[in-house]
Amino acid sequence: MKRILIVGAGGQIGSELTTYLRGIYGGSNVVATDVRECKALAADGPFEVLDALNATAMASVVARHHVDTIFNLVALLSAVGERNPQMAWSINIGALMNSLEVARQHHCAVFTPSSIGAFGPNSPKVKTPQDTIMQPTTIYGVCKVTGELLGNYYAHKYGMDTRSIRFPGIISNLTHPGGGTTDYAVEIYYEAIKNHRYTCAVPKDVYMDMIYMPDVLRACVELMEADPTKLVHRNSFNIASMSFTPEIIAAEIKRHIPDFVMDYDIDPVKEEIARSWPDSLDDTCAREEWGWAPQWDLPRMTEDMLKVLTPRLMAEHA
Ligand code: AKB
Repeated sequence: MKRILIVGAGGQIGSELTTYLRGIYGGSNVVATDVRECKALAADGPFEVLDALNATAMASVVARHHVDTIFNLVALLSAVGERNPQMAWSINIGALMNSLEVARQHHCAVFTPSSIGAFGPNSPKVKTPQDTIMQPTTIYGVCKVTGELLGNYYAHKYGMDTRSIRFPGIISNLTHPGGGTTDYAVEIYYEAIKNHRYTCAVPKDVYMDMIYMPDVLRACVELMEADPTKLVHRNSFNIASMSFTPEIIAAEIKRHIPDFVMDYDIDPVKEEIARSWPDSLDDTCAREEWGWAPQWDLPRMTEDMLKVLTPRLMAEHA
């Protein structure tokens, strides 16, 4: 049975991954931590306030709870990172370095997410391969590439078990992203239900890979449970499940909400970032090395998002 520490558990992935992992490994075996108090995460397992930039405090949590696996989920996302690149670097890399160092000293495995943002305008745009040019033009991407290299370095130098996934834009019906370029693909569902209208900050023709949260949660566990002898790669795996433009997701929503209208107010920062990222990723290596297979596509996800969100948002507005 794993003893897991989640660093940055209050964020988009962490809030749902904590519950998911507790369901698999038992509540007391998954220690959630975040820089802020988070009552929901304390309901079914241990929670501690932890500043991921404080390595001593992190080491103390790891020792006290006999942790053997660290999920480092701390990150400022792409759009917000461009507003303060220095802060993005110090938080994203600071938290990762502390997780790797504490893991080295306490013999833990480490999972940390990378992103489609690790690629840049010089990478092949369609079906971007697993191993290819990575020259991101955002600080977020620079941090992700650095993180991938650090993960591989710690595996090579110290024999550590480090693993990672390059996540597409994540869509969830529970948690909001906050500060990403792909956030529009979450916001659109909320606004379509509440107002039948959405103003999109990303141009209508830009393709980006996206993924539904249930596939994200399953991917994290499947990779961390994968037979290490089968892993040719470690940091980080391309995964893919759907790729669409704002125009395509709007059309899909319109099938359910016929009077839904989308207009555009383009954010130049988001446009530049979105255009620099791949249209779609090639996830052959993840499929071959640890059996990755997505279960959600755009039509099924849209049906599910609307089914779950509509009664909740209606009740909130009643
Ligand atoms: C972002 O838009 O910054 C993130 C990502 C794709 O990594 N959702």
